[in-house]
Amino acid sequence: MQHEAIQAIQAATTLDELQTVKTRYVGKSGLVTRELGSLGKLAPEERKARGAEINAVRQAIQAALDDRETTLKREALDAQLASEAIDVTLPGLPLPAGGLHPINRVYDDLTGIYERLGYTVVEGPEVEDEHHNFEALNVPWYHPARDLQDTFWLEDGRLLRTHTSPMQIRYMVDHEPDLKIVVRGKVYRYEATDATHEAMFHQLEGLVVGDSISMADLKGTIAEMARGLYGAGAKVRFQPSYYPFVEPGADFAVYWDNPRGESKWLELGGCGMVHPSVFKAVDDLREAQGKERVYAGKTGFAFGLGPERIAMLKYKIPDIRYFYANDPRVIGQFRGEL
Ligand code: FA5
Repeated sequence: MQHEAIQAIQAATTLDELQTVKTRYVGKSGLVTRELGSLGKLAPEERKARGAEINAVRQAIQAALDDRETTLKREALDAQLASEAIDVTLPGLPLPAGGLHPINRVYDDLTGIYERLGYTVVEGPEVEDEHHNFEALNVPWYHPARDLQDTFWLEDGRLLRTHTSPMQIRYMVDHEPDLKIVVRGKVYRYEATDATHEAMFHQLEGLVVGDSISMADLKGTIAEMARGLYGAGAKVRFQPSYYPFVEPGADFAVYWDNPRGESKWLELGGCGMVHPSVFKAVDDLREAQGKERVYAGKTGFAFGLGPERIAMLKYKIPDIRYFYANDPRVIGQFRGEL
């Protein structure tokens, strides 16, 4: 029986099979257990010898069971470890990667150019009051220029800024000249949208104030920006225009030249020399805050442009509305390449 049991133990390949063998021999009603139970029927002198014999068999079987159990448990653990092992040499799964929105790429190009020229980059509130958005910029309530920029009015009389020019006022109230800033941010206009007009778009505003700043400085700065964007051969064009907060005022365009022969003038924005009324409005606000009047007699220039125009050309996006429709097919094209 011992020999047969040990063979069965060796043949068991799982812990379940081993348990069956164990039950068969040393379980409550197993063969060995039954043998031990039948000792009582023997004569006392036989009982001792037979008892020792069966006990030896039982111990041998138990030892074989324990041995086999240890082996099978180790094998099961090895198998589990092997199946759960991570192969660090396999190529990883690609992670979904984001990318910069084309407008942010253009902003980064532009602010990079101005930072190299020593400008400070600032941002400001999108919810404005009438005074900063219009009045202080020389646009009183009765002025027809208010109609040039249709406005989203908020319930409390405030408004969504129609341009970034109110930051000229805010920055000058808080800082003394000389100064060189560019402002980046969103602006809003209550107007019908088409391929080149959105109700929400962006502007980059520039402001330089000091002593004897001239129109030549303004033109040189715009030309420098054009070269930064389109290379050494870039040309700029200025045409007289009207903005209440500058005098004289101009619109400017950049000649956009590329090897595929798609050259053309790109109307970028407005500019001019800061109007003395703007400096006066800033000094009035400063005085009201207990600050010194420091802008009388200063000179400066300002400009404002729409980065969407640059991005549409650069990335060949035919309709401005694609930028903000959140269509992943549009934005997905800019993934990864930074
Ligand atoms: C202004 O907003 C002036 N604040 C610019 C300025 C600043 C002039 C400082 C002088 C001195 P304008 O309304 O023309 O100007 O807008 C400037 C630029 O914003 C435009 O040339 C155009 O590039 C862009 N823009 C205007 N309206 C829209 C629109 N609805 N959608 C997309 N871009 C627009």
